[in-house]
Amino acid sequence: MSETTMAARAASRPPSPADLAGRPSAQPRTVTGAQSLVLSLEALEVGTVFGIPGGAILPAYDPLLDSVKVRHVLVRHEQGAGHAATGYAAATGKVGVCMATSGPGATNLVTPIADAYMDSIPIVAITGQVAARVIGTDAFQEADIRGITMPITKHNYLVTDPADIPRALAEAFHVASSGRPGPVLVDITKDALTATTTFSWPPTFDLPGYRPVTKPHQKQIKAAAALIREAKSPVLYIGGGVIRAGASAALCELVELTQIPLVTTLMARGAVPDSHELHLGMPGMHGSVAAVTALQKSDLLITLGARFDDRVTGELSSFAPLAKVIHADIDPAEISKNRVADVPIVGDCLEVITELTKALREDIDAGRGGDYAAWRTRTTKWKATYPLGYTVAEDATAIAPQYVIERIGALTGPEGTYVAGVGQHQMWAAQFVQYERPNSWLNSGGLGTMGYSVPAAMGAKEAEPDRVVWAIDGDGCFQMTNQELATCVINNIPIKVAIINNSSLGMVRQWQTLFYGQRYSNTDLHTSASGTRVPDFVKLADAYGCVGLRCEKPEDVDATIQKALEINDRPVVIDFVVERDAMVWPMVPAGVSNDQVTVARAMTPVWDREDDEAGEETP
Ligand SMILES: Cc1ncc(C[n+]2csc(CCOP(=O)(O)OP(=O)(O)O)c2C)c(N)n1
Repeated sequence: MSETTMAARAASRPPSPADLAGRPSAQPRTVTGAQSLVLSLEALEVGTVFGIPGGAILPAYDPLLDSVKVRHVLVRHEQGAGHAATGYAAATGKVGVCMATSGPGATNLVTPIADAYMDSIPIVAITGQVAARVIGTDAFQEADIRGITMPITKHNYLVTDPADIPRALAEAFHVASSGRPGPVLVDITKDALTATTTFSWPPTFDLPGYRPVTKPHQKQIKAAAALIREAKSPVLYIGGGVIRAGASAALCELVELTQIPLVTTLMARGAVPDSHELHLGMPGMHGSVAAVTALQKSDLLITLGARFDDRVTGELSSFAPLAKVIHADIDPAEISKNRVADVPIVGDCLEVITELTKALREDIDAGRGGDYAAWRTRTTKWKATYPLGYTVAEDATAIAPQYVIERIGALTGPEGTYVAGVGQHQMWAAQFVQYERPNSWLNSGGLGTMGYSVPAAMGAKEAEPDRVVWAIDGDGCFQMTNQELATCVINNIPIKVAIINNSSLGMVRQWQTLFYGQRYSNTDLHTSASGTRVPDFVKLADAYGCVGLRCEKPEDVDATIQKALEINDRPVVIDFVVERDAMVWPMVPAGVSNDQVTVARAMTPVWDREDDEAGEETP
């Protein structure tokens, strides 16, 4: 092609978003709806979009090709796009973005959208929709994704007029990231994408009725401070809201000031460094004995960004029976939802903690601080008496899964990011990696989504390429979304995957062992036991262009992890063939009181004499 023809072609093509963004003009520009969408994403400073094109969203993919600001990562399944957006957001606090076409593309996003909703993660999902005039006619690839996602999004939009695109996008980002974060869906019809419109930025928007209260009421702060002052055995019950609010540093200050023992829920791991002496661990079904017991015997729960989830409370009616409750949350709907709060505080966790610290400091300076020394002695003793641990299998040649996870954490260190799937390995990853910083632990806590780990790790690594990002996955979970390894290889996103391969759906098998008389109905995956390897994970990794490693002996664990840590030019997948019958302990069986926390099979803690005398013991 001659130079003149090329110049003529360039002149005749529609201006790219980058061309447009570069033009110094405050004037509205004439563009297509699709260009307006890409310009909006650029204006919102979106770094990466994860998605897959298709008929209805195709007009948007054309100008996206020319964007110099927005990188699009082509995933292999829309579920991967959604979890990648979630991982991106959970690692950084920024809004994650995913994109899909109408119908099946959009419905494949349903699981990650529900996942982000349950875990309060800010993502914006952009979907193509069939042309406005055929909506409701069962048109090809039509699905009412707005209706489908209504109960699992914070808000959602159907955009049929191209003029509304910038405003809808700006609002979506605002709603997703403000107040209690969550997913927002923007469904745009194909005709809105192809029609001509004007683009100007910033759009004006007004959201009457959406005014998240971030500033706590002083009266409630004072009431909370009074309860804290009077308490004898208070516990800071810390939830994921503290991490979402970026309030970890402020929280540490509060802990230092008050010297009150604390627990961090599954979602709040890392909110206070695990190494802190007042940290009692994670409460809940698989929580540490010290954390579970401290909540049970406490006289005041200072609840910050936590929601009394059933996995934490066990049987609600017997949860923390002696405790008064201070409950601070950005979402008023959470307060007194499960457990009635004596002092409800609506507000952003950072602001609440800052105000509470101020009030308590005044008390302490005036010599009116609480005295919790005796309580600390008790909680510290529980921590020392019942540390987290595991017994190695009778067959000493088998690898304990907990050991693998412990070593990954120890050899990688606190600057790493650890992403888990769902199951036994998730609980062990929550228990045996030492978390020292917020946002270092990503998992699907609320929905419990198998398949979360590989794509979420991909999103986290894309967001923070300088960190070591581990996907600690189960052999079952891995088989749900491992195809995103192809995405990682092609887009140079070198995550590390540790498959904790017990050849079964381990967590379900654990319940079958404990509650179904060892009848193992449909939990055998044949991924390694007795030599069957369907699939062979090392060959699978190899086929994707990753480095595949296998580790079958305890003495090789460290060297294998080290080898993986040294490879940075492509993803690494390690098949850790582990002992099959290992179980997650401690455990509070579903639906019973937390007093019945079990340290290991049929072993409940024996409380100290002081507790016995106080008549607090529950057999
Ligand atoms: C999408 C989905 N389907 C089913 C379940 C139910 N479930 C919870 S844990 C689990 C087993 C997970 O097995 P694996 O990934 O091998 O991990 P392990 O428990 O062995 O560590 C299953 C099937 C789920 N949480 N998510």
